[in-house]
Amino acid sequence: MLWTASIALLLPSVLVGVGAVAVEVPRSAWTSKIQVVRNPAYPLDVVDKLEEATMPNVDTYMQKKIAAAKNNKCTLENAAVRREWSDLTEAQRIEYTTAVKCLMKLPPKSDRTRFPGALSRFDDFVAYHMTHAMQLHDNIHLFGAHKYFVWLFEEALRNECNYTGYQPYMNYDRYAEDPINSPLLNGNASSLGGNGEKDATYKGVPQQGRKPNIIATGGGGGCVTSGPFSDMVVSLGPTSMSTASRQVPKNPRSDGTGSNPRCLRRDVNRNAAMGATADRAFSLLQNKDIDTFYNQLLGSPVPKNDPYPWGIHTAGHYVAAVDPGGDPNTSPGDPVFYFHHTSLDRLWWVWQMQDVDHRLNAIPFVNDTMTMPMNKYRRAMADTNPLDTMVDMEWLGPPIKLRETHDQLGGNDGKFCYVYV
Ligand SMILES: [Cu+2]
Repeated sequence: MLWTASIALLLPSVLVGVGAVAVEVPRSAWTSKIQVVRNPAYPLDVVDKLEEATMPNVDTYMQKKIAAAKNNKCTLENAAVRREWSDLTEAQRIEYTTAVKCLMKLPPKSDRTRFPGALSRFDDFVAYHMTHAMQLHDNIHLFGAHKYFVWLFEEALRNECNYTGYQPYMNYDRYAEDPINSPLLNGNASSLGGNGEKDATYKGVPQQGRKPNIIATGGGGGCVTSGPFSDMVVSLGPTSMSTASRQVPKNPRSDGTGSNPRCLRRDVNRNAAMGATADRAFSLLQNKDIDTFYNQLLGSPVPKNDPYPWGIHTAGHYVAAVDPGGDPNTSPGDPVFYFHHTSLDRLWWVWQMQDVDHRLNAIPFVNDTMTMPMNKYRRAMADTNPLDTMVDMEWLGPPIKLRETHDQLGGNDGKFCYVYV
């Protein structure tokens, strides 16, 4: 058996974790094409193993595309690699947060009359998200539009703030048992910042129809005082959908688009994170059709006898969210948002790649948890292939067809070209 040499490029000492020693990963056809780096503090979980077991499918898929000249110059060898936060070195983590802070200093491109509260390029993404719920969140667009949204954010970091890496994801399972002491949220210089101060008025996130019916507070809720985002100025929001405490000042505009400078508030929350453990993600990935995959992701049917029955989408959102993270409209205003949605993008991709022929372009129509009449929508679109609908990102990027967002290895004229490790 051969072994990757690339691992040796990483100094073991810069990986944080118990007994950190560089691990060598068995090489197969695909691992000779992609640089695999793992933090030995975190043994592969069931989802990581499933992802690895799926990689030969990815390789085959790409070989077929290359043979048909349909890969748009994207190959596994030149694909970007999105990695888990703890698999990055501390220097790489700091490079990431430094780039995000840079984006928070650049002037916005969104309309200043429409969004006086958007103070920076970082806020441009919040402004889009808070006003394009339908584009981003209806059944057919949820996965694809968020994929494009996160990709555009990654591009902004790279092109406007000289970031040389790619958007990291969070493997919830690594941190679920003890998020407050995790490399993601422990408040160190190489983390995404820490918990908020205790806010006695913050009780948690109500969960109607579930048992328990609240994601009880983890003990924070107030301003974040440690780590790279302790001096961050949040401006857009809150909107009426905010789950934050009454401590958050009201926005001068009823739709939340006005300028409302305030601190970043968080509640680093084990009760939320435990709803996104690897066994739950693995179970999600066993769904054979996109509708049940989608519904389970959103927590439907409601898991029985589960102390954390939120569904992975909700669980991941509230790992640290209060304000703006706990407001479905302005949630990208907390940098943790991008880690969560990148993680969902990874799960979607692993699911797709298990049966590429049937799953690559599968679109969910049945939605148990929202009331959007998608079946009616489907009938109305009988003549239009939903994959031909446009995903228009306005001031964030050019409109593209939904179909393009379904293929991260060659879609969007090859501009999408990335894998997860
Ligand atoms: Cu969203």
